[in-house]
Amino acid sequence: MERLQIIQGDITKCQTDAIVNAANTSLLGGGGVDGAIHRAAGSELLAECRTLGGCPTGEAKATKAYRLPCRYVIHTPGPIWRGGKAEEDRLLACSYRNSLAQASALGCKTVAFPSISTGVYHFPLHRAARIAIDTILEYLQAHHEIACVTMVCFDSVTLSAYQQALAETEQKHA
Ligand code: AR6
Repeated sequence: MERLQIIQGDITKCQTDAIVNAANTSLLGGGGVDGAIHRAAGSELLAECRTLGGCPTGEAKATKAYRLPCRYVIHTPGPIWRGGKAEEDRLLACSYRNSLAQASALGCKTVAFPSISTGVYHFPLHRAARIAIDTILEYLQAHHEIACVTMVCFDSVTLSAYQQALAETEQKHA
């Protein structure tokens, strides 16, 4: 489906209406993509995040984007992988769905996602990619206000996993 793009790149460079941040429940910054987003946005982003009072796993909260080229940053803490029996799958799907719901509510037409939870949170990559792709496609089918979602994969291994997940889903529905 052309409304879902998968690319390799740096999400801090995306000029989409919103970018999603793979945050932690404090929303006060960290390493990985979270660190990169805060560095590129400048210290005002952290100041706004401090007013939000954190965010539960699987939910999402939006801020302005400050020096980033997008309009909004939607922060969602994905689940930490604990072996698969701690509702990780459901919580990861919630992160994608609730981030898209925030984007819709803000009037965003284009949204970019990083690969939530597959870095220091250690969610198995292929499993995460299937959940992300299925959840995004389901949302796009039901919500035509979002024109395009871009999955921004930082490295080629992540890119291949998301491309494979999309191909598998397309085969299933062919
Ligand atoms: N653009 C796109 N993707 C990126 C970028 C970037 N600039 N930088 C890294 N990635 P991670 P998590 C990829 O660890 O697993 C933070 O400390 C990265 O290669 O950033 O959800 C938070 O504060 C990987 O594929 O997020 C939390 O404490 C993906 O983004 C914790 O990490 C996610 O890796 C969240 O862990």
